[in-house]
Amino acid sequence: MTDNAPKNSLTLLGLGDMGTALARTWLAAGHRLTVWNRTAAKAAAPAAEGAVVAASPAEAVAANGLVVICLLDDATVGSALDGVDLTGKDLVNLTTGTPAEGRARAAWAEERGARFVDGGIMATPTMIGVPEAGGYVFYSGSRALFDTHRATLEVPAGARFVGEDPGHAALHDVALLSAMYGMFAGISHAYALIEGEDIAPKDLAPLLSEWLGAMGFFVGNAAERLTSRDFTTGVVSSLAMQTAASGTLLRTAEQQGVSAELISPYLDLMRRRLTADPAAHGGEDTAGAITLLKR
Ligand code: FVH
Repeated sequence: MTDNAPKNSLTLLGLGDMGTALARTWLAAGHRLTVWNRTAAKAAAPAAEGAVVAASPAEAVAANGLVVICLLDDATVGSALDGVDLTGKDLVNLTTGTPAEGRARAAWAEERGARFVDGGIMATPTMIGVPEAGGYVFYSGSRALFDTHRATLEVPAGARFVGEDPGHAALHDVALLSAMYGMFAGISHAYALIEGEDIAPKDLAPLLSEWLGAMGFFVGNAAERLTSRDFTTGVVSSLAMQTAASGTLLRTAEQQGVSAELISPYLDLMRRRLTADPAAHGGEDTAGAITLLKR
């Protein structure tokens, strides 16, 4: 950071739901904050809490060495900062993007004389500034930037640095979100199965939570097997057994009048792994099927 601004002084570009939550926590923690948002009216609340409102991205960036960006998407970041002097600035981009966008944006920042860290927010706006909610942000890119501003970055949510590859924050973010959607798919299918039956969703809910918690062992189990490439030792529920049983899941969906579209892809993957070589893969853990996904 090349400016003489105090260490707890920063700029925030973007006052959507997330940006507004971030602004509130930095202001509450006593940080001096300059904000900019395309729709100026959204700056009224942070201004009332002490933020300085800049009239343009250029004015906002000029105000501080540390510039946090929380805009809609990567294209918006490029357009908002087009032509803005970033020399000597420390950019922290909390806008959701792909790993490739993170890497390209890091190169773009470096060409403009700025240090860069990309971030992936693992929290909703209501979790920001609420430590007990467990939200955090993945960061990757310049370690020096991260170390310089760590205390400031830890104000809204936990800060986890995942390496100097600027694409890795987004990759961690997307990996976790993808797993979440897989889980949502399974939960949605389970509730659809009981609809119209004399089973209340609220009665199934604790059973589902408990079961998903117990099945959480698969996270570590799969990691170990992918590392060792040993998919057979100590298997208790073999791929052959699970593939045979999957017919029951599909027939039950049919009988309940429920589309199997959310669970079929995973059952198909298991079947594909098994049929490729039943003798070799029948005794495997389902983690072996992960190897089919990489194109
Ligand atoms: N909200 C959430 O739950 C998730 C949690 C995980 C991380 N995401 C990502 O955070 C980024 C910002 O999300 P947000 O919730 O603040 O999103 P919005 O409320 O929709 O605000 C969008 C901001 O972007 C500005 N903006 C949009 N288009 C433009 C443009 N062409 N030029 C300049 N600014 C633009 C918008 O401005 P305005 O509409 O108020 O004028 C907002 O400041 C995002 O990457 C999430 O994926 C949030």
